[in-house]
Amino acid sequence: MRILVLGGDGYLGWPTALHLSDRGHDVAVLDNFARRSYDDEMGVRSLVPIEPLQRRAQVWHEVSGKRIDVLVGDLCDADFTTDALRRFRPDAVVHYAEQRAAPYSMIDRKHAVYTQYNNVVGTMNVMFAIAELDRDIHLVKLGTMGEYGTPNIDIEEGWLEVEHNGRKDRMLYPKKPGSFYHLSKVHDSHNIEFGCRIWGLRATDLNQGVVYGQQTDQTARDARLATRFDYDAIFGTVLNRFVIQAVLGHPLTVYGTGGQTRGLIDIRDTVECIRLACENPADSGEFRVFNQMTESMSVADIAKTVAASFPDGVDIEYLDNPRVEQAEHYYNVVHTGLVELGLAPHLLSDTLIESLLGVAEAHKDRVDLAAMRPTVNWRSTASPLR
Ligand code: NAD
Ligand code: USQ
Repeated sequence: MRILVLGGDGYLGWPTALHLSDRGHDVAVLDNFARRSYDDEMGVRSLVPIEPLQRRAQVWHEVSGKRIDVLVGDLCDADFTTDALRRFRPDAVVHYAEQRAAPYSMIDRKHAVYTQYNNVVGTMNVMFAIAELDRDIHLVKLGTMGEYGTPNIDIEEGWLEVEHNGRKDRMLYPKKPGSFYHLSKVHDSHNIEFGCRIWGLRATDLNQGVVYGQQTDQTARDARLATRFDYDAIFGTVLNRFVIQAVLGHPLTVYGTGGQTRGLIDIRDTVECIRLACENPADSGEFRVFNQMTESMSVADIAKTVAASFPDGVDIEYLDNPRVEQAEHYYNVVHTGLVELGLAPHLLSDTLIESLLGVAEAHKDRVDLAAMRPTVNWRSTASPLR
């Protein structure tokens, strides 16, 4: 298949492009390097050094003999987006290209508005390009488990059978997201479902949990193929942060009681889920939703699991929660769709932490400890960046 990976310079987009290329697909990546500019804005950098995108593609060609085309531009530029799809003529578009950090979206008005504009407008431009050029192109869109929030009922895969006053309907599952970023994904989901209804688009919305890990079979082949690995309090995600904190001897920063539970997924499963979704497309007019996570764990249990890998012990610090989220709640998620397509999950207990520890140990001299503490407070309309 011809597959265009939007956001192909990012933490997940780059390893996904390699995985798809390795499996024999014709792959192109598109990016505007916004993620690299957030690093400059905040004065942080990936723990693991990363090569420029064009260089990465060149190294992949040297290592595998396969080519990945690189397209540089902004999805918020509608002409560029339409032209990119017209030139590459994809069978599937994998859409990762959004501002993806909840804390970044909660810094202040400017960052909240930027996040929603970038994410919602970029996605609409992709939808219009597909509707104008070829409605058979399968849109594989990254959503997030955080769209649902933490409702006191089971979380289904995107849709809910509702009975009300004796009548029944199948409705989009109700959403209760926890940041302006997570809200942008809800808006995307509604826009895409509408596109499926009015234009007959075929789309898969992948509500992904928190990703952990840094290496895939392909990135491990050459250090210059490495993907980014973030530890700072704005872009670092919880498990990755805890592993790096433990290696540095820094206390693990649990927000609140740590009773909040989240869905998790190994980066190796992320790239495989995308392959499965692309190779088994949604039907024409179908808005298909999968919950892309493999296990649930409370933040306190994630901290204990990481700490257990350190025989000399690791301190766990319970900080006042800078976010507004439920401390204790019900959490039961249906996530069978991708398993039915063939996903064989890696679970956290399957030694991942050991491989992550090696990566963190090798690059710990690059850490700026000042970036570790949370500064963005959900209750404030203007938080400092650092
Ligand atoms: P990332 O920030 O590393 O990658 C996103 C890429 O998109 C970046 O390279 C960025 O430069 C690019 N981009 C952003 N806006 C763009 C635009 N307007 N035009 C062109 N390129 C643009 O993020 P990631 O961690 O790889 O996440 C990828 C996707 O997966 C996001 O949509 C995110 O919401 C979703 N997701 C991530 C996680 C996670 O734990 N990392 C979990 C669930 C869902
Ligand atoms: N947390 C801590 N300590 C930390 C960092 C986080 O206790 O040092 C807690 C947070 O309060 C939250 C949980 O860990 O309860 C997850 O936080 P996170 O920063 O790992 O994840 P989140 O902000 O939800 O965002 C990340 C990605 C985002 C993706 C989302 C998937 O950045 O792109 O959409 O995970 S999900 O959480 O399922 O919505």
